[in-house]
Amino acid sequence: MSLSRRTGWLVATATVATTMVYGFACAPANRPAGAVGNADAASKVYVAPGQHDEFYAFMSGGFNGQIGVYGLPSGRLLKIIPVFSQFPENGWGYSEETKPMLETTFGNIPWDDLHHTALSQTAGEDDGRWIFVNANNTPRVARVDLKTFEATEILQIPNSGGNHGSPFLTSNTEYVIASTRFSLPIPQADVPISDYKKAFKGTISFISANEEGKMDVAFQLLVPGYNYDLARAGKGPSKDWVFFTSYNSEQAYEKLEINASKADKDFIAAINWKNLETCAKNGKAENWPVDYVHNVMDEFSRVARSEIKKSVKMLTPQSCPNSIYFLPTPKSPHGADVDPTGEYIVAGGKLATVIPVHSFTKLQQAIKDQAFETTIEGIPVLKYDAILAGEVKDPGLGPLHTEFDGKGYAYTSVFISSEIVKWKLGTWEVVDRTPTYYSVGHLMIPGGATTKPAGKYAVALNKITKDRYLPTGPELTQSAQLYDISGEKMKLILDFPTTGEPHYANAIAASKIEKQQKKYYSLAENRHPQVAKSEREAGIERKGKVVHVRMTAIRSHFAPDNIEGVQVGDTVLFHITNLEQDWDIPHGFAIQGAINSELLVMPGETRTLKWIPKSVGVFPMYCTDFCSALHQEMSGYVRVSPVGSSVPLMANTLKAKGQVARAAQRGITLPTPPGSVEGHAAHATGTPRPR
Ligand code: RUQ
Ligand code: CUA
Repeated sequence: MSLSRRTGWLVATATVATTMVYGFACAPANRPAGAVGNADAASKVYVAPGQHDEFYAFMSGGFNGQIGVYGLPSGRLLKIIPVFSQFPENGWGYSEETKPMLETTFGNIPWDDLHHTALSQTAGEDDGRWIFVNANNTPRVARVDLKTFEATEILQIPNSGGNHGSPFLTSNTEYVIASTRFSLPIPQADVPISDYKKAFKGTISFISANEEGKMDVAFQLLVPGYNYDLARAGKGPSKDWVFFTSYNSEQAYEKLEINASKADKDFIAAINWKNLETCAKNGKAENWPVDYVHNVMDEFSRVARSEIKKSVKMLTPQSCPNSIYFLPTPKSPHGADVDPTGEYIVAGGKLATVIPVHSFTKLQQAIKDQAFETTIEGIPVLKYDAILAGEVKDPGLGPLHTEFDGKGYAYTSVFISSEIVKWKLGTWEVVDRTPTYYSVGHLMIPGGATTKPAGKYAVALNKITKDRYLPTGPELTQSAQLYDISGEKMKLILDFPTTGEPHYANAIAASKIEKQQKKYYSLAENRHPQVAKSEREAGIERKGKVVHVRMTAIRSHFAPDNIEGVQVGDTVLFHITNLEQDWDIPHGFAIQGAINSELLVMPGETRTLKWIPKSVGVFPMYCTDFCSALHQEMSGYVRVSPVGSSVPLMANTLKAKGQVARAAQRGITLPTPPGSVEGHAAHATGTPRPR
């Protein structure tokens, strides 16, 4: 990193915030290119055709509201998992079954900002069951099942304004822990913003997470009106604790850039969640009324349902003493990371000139000795010197997040000076530093948040790529960069674009989840209320202005594939059941003029598309997934007649064909709708159509 830029920084500290902003602009254009192109690097990331990657990496997509799944070390994009945002590629949030997943007390929200991922853990190690992610804007957390790579549960978080510091897991996935970024009037109220200091509070939420379908806010802790940020739960000796950074201890509510950057130190909030749990169990919490929504995808019907919850258990530092302490920490800290032994708590002070490391042993001693500087709203503030393990000097400009390799080293991402700084736990000396291209935010080492990191790779998640790739109009891609950290020196070995803006990411050994993949949903177990488990069960039914079409899909046709008797303004619900019972045979479904996306129906499941025809005519529908050689033949028509038309409702199902055939045997001709060209029976008996 260039010396002149560092001097420039020191000179410019008067307007620290401005430097933060322009830090982007002076990203090092004149730096050696950091070219990856040698054969040695190539061989390290080359995964031969037909071979599998060693790790799955789950990367947050930021403002796309999704998770990108990549293979490491190849950097190959395997899948996008939509969570908080509608996704036309597979109908997430467009199909009637998935729409409830996006329900909130603000209505059905088609988007959010997803920043952090957290793999479920057992005894401090990744266990491959789930990955949890946060929605920043309208506070929510989601559970994604790692057998299906689908979000199965979303819980809104009440009493929260900006769910950024979230989700963080305790070492047995007892709780998903989340903070509010913005303090608010709690409960919400119409108050002047200038009442911030007296009326605004923060909350930390503890969400029970170990049982599928049962996420709930177990209790919340009311905290002073600061901004809360990232956290880690402890491990080993510190496993009953969680450590949250906070900033804006100035309690500014305007021009935060300046007004929240005044104090030399803000705090890490050290919270004993076990204590809080006991307090909540012993009736120390008050029930605070507040509405929030819980959405669950039912495993067997594959239909999501929403329920509204009505209150939370609220604890305060006073009602549950000895549960929260403030650790003074320089300056506007962002990341708080706990090393694999559980002893060290590392803070990334966005504006700090050192990386402070607190000691859990010292913290406990300081609490015993009551080494308090002061008390804020019932929260003891410990003395900095009494808890400090050490400071990493010369950490670069704007240290943010730290990960660990399990071999005694820590790696800190440094935003303004665009680098990764490697340092030694215990001696605090910097042993290596390497540039990133550019403006690295988070850093990820597979297992880096656990007691057993796989210290082989580190991934830098970069905000800016400038000149690194082919340009793509006004917005250039973000990127991930892969470093080999197995040796003494970090080596950049791969550079690949990501979808959306990556914030945090996790990676897990492929061997932990590869074998558990669900291949298809069992048709026999399908409990969807409108399932058709065979073509014989397909059918059509009118209930007032609503028409239900139970349709099946199998290579290479829909049944029924001709529908008549629908009228303008009807709500037509196409319930498509994919009859396939084989891996990777989805069928798609789309109809002209639908204002929802397509459906992509997995084998054995039922998905519903809502369509409200606006004009008369005959409209084609077709399969959108190239499923077989005769995929192009997988199509059909819906005839739409005027309101009040006498065209009878009909679908050319097997049942309909059976009726016509039986009627014919008895010498009865079923009525032919007026205005029908070929006549109804001709359709229904399946007379070959001219092509
Ligand atoms: S944040 S770049 Cu949203 Cu995790 Cu630190
Ligand atoms: Cu089914 Cu194409």
